[in-house]
Amino acid sequence: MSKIDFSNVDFETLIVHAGQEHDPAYGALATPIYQTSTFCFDTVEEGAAKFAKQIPGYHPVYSRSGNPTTRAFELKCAAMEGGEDAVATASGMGAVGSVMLAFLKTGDHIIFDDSVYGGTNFVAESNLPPLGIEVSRVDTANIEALKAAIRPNTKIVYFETPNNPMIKVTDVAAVKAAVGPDIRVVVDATFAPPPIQHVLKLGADIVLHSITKYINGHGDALGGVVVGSAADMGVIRANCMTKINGCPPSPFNSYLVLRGMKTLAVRMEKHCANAMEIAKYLQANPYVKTVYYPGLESDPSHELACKQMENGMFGGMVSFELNDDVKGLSSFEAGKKLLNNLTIPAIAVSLGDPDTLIEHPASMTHAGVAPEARLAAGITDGLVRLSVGLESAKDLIADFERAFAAI
Ligand code: LCS
Repeated sequence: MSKIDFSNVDFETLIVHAGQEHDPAYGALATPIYQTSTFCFDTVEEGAAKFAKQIPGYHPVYSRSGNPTTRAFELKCAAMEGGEDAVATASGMGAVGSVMLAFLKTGDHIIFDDSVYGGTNFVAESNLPPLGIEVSRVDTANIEALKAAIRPNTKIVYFETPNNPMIKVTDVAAVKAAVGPDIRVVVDATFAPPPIQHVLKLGADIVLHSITKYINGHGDALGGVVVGSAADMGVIRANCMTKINGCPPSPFNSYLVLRGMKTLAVRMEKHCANAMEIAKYLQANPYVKTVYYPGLESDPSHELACKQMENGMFGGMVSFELNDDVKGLSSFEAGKKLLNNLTIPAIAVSLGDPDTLIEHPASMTHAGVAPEARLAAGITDGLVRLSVGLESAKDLIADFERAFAAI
């Protein structure tokens, strides 16, 4: 058992140590990769007792239902969020789907924010309705609109904060106050993991992440996690993640995530500082019409973000739109040239990597969203999304200067 009192340490200490015990076999400091599908029993009686959970302690029987490397990853995530327990999944979509299947049945109603990641949008628009699940879309930042959308059969309110790709902040505490105790507030906090915000403490019932992004942080593994009460996590694990979804991460990916999480605090500080510099640079750029970044005083989310996001950190994601006429080009055409001219940012979807990534939501991450719905949520054809990496902000800004000049 760790000797550290985690209730009494700063986030930097917690994220390095929580969830990881020295390995019981040899005392290894780093959690070993238990690359095994199954676990052996000395006797039938021992196997039966482990299946029946009659032996105290953690006793995995088969890696779909539990693996020590993945368990360490789950416990670190639970500690990171201040939740009772966590369930790890093979991807962020595995986390989204497991929550849906755990808590929705035919005849239920779910409210989704009007702008979520394209894959989650597909779940809302195409996966759930054929199951007889009613879906409404509202701007969850508009609490009055949210209240008006609640029905007697509403079971979940689901949103991302900040959201993909508009970087809009939704007031978690206000949403929970508006929906009451019987409707689960599920928050996808992928765009701003701890230490930037702790949404369970703000009133969310469940928080989930695409671990693929900042939490693993190295662009080399897919993963997801759901964190919340022990009771809710029990339902997700027993009924969905290990059954109809069957989507645990591989032990090797769990090891990569554990390794990545050790540096989460320092990485997020640098992502946020770089993003703030670049957002300010873009805001002052004559070719840029609008910058979406909650750290900017001009951003409509700024006041709420200062309250809800911690330590003056606003995340590493910045979206922006070019002017309608850039050197005689439309914002869309100019945007394409800008992306092609850049040398440091990679043109790629995903986010949260050490490498700066830049993409065009209308043709990439949100291409599957109906054009009217895209526009209603602010995702114009000229919108560009930037995941600011860990390079030098000075070098990135110089690269943007060159790329704008060459349009
Ligand atoms: N939630 C959010 C907010 C996301 O941005 C993504 C993926 C997911 C869930 C799903 O996670 P995954 O299954 O990919 O681990 N977002 C992506 C994006 O913006 N570009 O590529 C993937």
